[in-house]
Amino acid sequence: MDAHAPGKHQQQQQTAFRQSEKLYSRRDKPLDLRNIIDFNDPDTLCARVAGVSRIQLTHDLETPPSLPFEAYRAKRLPAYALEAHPGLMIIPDALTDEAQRWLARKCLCDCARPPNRTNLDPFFEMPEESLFTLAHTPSSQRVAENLSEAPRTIHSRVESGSVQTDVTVPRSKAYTQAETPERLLGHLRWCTLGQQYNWTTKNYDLGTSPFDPDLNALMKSIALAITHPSTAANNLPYDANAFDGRLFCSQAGIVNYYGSRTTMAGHVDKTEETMDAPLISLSIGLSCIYLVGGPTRDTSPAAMYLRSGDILAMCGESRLAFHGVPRVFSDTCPLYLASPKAGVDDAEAANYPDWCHFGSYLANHRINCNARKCS
Ligand SMILES: O=C(O)CCC(=O)C(=O)O
Repeated sequence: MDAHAPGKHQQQQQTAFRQSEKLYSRRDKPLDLRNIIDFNDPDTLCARVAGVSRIQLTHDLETPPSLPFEAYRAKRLPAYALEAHPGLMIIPDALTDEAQRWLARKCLCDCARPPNRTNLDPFFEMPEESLFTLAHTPSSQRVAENLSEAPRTIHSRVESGSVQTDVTVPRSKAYTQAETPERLLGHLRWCTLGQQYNWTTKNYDLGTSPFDPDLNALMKSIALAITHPSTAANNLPYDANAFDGRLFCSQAGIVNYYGSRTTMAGHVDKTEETMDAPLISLSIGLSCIYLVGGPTRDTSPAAMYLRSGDILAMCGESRLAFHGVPRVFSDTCPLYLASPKAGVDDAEAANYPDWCHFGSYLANHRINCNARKCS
């Protein structure tokens, strides 16, 4: 008998959410994809066996005036709700190629730098520039400060390998270890936006960075569009989002960077004082499986694909639902992002001179950018 295999008792004790996480994260067997909701597949959606309902946006997805491109593929895109998970809303493939490129650049170059915090801050003296920018700036073009070191290195404040759950205070200054931006970029997992979240105290008590105004405008335009969608056609017994989007503003957010083997364990985002406003979440790069359950881990979660360009909103009851990402799929990044030539042939080519670097990153990563109203 395999000493590490869970016994029958242990299996029974595993919550429904944990069982799904294990099912979809295992790599020793081919995945059973049959129960995953696929918003690209009309057959799954029409069958209604999965409890998916099409809902109607009653407001347009309007590109914020500050953005010099169309952000949405259309103003009234199909949106979906899950009957068993009231308040969860998905607008698949909503962001234009251009908006996705813009968002990738925003998340990699503008968001992941001070004063926003990253998972690496407790361990490294982080530079002013983002790791992505530094990693892809030819040394001859790096600012004078950086020219003295070749290759540029970033110094660790703690022994590498001693990553603790207490991420707020460096435990020791005894060790220094130099790392290059290129190597550290591979370890970038998240950065926090606006009110800085403290994973140790589970509070927003690490100060506030300005929330990027264009990113806020994009999030707000989504909040406006998803206000009171029409569910009448499906007789859904609830309002999928009763929050008036005019009152939305992004006060905090997280950008998550996933490699193809990164997962995010099930959790609830419940630090915000107000849970009335939707949590708005955008995906770019590789596809993933997203699980959404209920108020405890005992609710069996629904599994769905999230793909590049999808908008997901957790509104109403689902704002307090367990959710997580047990699986990211390699080789699923759309060509308009992954190809080094992406952006070269379209009208906006001039905005993407170095797209090859973004393309190689996105070909192997998923980026999730989410925003919340906290009070
Ligand atoms: O990556 C995702 O889609 C989910 C992210 C998430 O759950 C979080 O940041 O709290």
